Amino acid sequence: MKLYHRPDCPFCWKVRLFLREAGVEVSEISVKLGEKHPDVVALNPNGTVPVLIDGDMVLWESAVIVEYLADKFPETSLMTGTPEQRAKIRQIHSYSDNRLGKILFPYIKQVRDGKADGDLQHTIDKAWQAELDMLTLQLGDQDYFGPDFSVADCALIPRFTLALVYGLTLGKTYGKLKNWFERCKRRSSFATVLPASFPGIDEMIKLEIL
Ligand SMILES: N[C@@H](CCC(=O)N[C@@H](CS)C(=O)NCC(=O)O)C(=O)O
Repeated sequence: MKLYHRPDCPFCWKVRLFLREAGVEVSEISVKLGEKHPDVVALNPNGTVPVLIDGDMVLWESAVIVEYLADKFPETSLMTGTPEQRAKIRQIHSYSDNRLGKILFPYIKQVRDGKADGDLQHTIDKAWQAELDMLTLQLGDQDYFGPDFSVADCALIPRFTLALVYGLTLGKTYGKLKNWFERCKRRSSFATVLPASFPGIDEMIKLEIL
């Protein structure tokens, strides 16, 4: 299998997490921020990463890729459980890609471009806290967002890492989420797929957070 990806892209990072957790080897072709890789443009009508190639099959859209991998490697525990538990995993996955990501992206882009200001910081702090309240309820007293470590966690880890690296915090109020994130960080998959650098971020800031 071959994966076209960008190290700091949360969609690609989610797929890499899944692959590490499932113990699946892939050959990785890394694309830089802003780069239009000719293979990606040729393979994916959307021109986005990740793109997975498995034999004759070309897959784009990270959620489709992850569902395919979960079907292909059913022995992993990343998409298991009752129909209700699996639906919850999919729901958090979709929420992470479609809501949390859209809330965080404009902020991350502005920090990345050196354009963040006080107004933006105030707006994002409030929005981030509302999402943390919701996620605290979703997590409840579980260790992970599914019956075990799952696709839902794979989707949320990059979002949380990016939020923290780019200046948001978990404060004192979000102990359950903090513990969840620490638990995820202790898994060997976390460090092995962590991007080596984050555009616009000083290495020292990153190290303090992670
Ligand atoms: N819905 C897509 C989103 C993928 C996506 O937006 N990837 C971004 C990087 S985070 C990308 O490739 N952007 C390059 C471009 O749009 O040209 C997925 O889940 O795979």
